[in-house]
Amino acid sequence: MTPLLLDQLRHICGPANVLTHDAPATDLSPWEQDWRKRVTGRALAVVRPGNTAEVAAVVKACAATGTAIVPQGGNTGLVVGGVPDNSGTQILLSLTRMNAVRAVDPANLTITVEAGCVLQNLQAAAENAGFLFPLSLGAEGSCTIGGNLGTNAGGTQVVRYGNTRELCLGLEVVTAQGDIWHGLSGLRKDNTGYDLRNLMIGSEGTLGIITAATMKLYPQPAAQLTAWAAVPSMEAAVQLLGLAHQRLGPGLTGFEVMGQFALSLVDKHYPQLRVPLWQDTPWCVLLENSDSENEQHARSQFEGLLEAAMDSGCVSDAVVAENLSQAKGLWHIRETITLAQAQEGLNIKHDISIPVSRIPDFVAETDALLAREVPGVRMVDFGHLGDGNLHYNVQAPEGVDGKAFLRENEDKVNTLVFDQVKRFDGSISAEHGVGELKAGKLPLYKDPTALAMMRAVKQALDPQNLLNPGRVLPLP
Ligand code: FAD
Ligand code: 2HG
Ligand code: ZN
Repeated sequence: MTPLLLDQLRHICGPANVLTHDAPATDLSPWEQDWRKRVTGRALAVVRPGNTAEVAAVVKACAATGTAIVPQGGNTGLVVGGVPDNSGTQILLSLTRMNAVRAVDPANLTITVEAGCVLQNLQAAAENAGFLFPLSLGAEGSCTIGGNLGTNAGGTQVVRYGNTRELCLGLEVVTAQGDIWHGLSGLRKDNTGYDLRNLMIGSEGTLGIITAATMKLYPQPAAQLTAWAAVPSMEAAVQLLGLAHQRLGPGLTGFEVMGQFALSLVDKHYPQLRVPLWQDTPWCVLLENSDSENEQHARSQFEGLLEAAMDSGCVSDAVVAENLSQAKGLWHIRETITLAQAQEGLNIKHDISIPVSRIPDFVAETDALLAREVPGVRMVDFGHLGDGNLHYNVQAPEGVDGKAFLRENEDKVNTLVFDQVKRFDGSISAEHGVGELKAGKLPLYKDPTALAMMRAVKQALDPQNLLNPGRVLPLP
């Protein structure tokens, strides 16, 4: 059966686009190992279709043989969702050859791209057409729009533009049966029944394979300013967020918080980046003001905000970037925290959301709990405070090996943190998804009726459980 399937796949996609372990000098690890190097799977083959018809034919061939398929874009996911298991029986379906920009519709303010289009290339195509595509995240140089949709990625502009879901108007999807759903309408209004687009978004490759998407475009701001502020406490950071909403309104396009230890890791591993103001304050905030008038207007608004914040004591010091290159430098420091953590060693990631108003209490209580239960841990705490989304990551005590620390403590620490998240009415995955890493935890923290509906949807759309089995919903 297997050689026959591989022959069929070679016939569909071309022999060069079906990679297997038995070919000499073939290294499949870029597709088989996850970004954090937490797991390495083994695929039956890495299959790289070049168009939607090929994807549909691949799925039909796999469905006929009961072969599981794991869709993959840029493989930057952080929850072990886009790599094969180690059975050697799954097809890793890489969408990266399907990377074309199909159309820009300036009057409709939309762009239609294939799933494997790298986010940075999508941003550039929008810019070349005179528009803004606002989705922005540290992995944008390698993640793809298909993966962003698959995980409903968030990033640093959500406070103004929403998650990937809010940016999407239409999808083209190959179903688990190998049929093609042509849903690239680009309509802003369509109440003709169940919202299949939103069902697919965030389904992490378990309900269908996204092959193309129609995404929203926005006008470019006339001016954009970035500030870096030292704040004396998490309460002060939340107070500053309130002030920023009040004074900047829709101009507030970014609001990130960064704890001192997180910034110390950037300083330690990337000293050339020159992190400002971090040594004398527990928290720093990065804010962005996008203005539709002009730079002078943006600057006076921003300075007014920072003056008011200093008067009220919620900011102790601040710098405003003088120009675009300084602003980019500040954002680069923020985006480097993930890499700096990886340099320090493996840690226990928690990508959580809590109502913004309750974050200060959550952090104070949970920090104290962890310090009591797992003495010496170091908190890498940062994230998208404007969205109530913290990356509340737990690093091994100084000098302790990350892998050994995870082996002994991961489950205990997850339970401590997720129980706290539940107590604070939060979510155990704000933006990275569930993948395999959190699939086992979902039944413990998700509303049981919601979980039952999710199982029913999966059963209806993928009754053979061929699409990314064991991800999002644990295997039975
Ligand atoms: P992959 O990793 O390849 O896949 C992710 C999931 O989507 C898998 O379950 C996969 O099966 C599924 N999938 C992929 N393509 C398709 C498709 N065409 N159809 C159906 N399913 C598909 N995430 C955030 O939300 N916000 C951040 O700020 C952020 N920052 C990051 C910074 C760094 C340095 C890194 C490494 C990751 C970051 N991430 C962030 C996590 C990650 O979710 C995003 O990078 C991105 O959304 C994943 O895209 P990808 O193309 O790499 O997807
Ligand atoms: C970010 O916001 C990403 O930089 C990664 O979501 C978070 O490293 C992390 O935990
Ligand atoms: Zn994030």
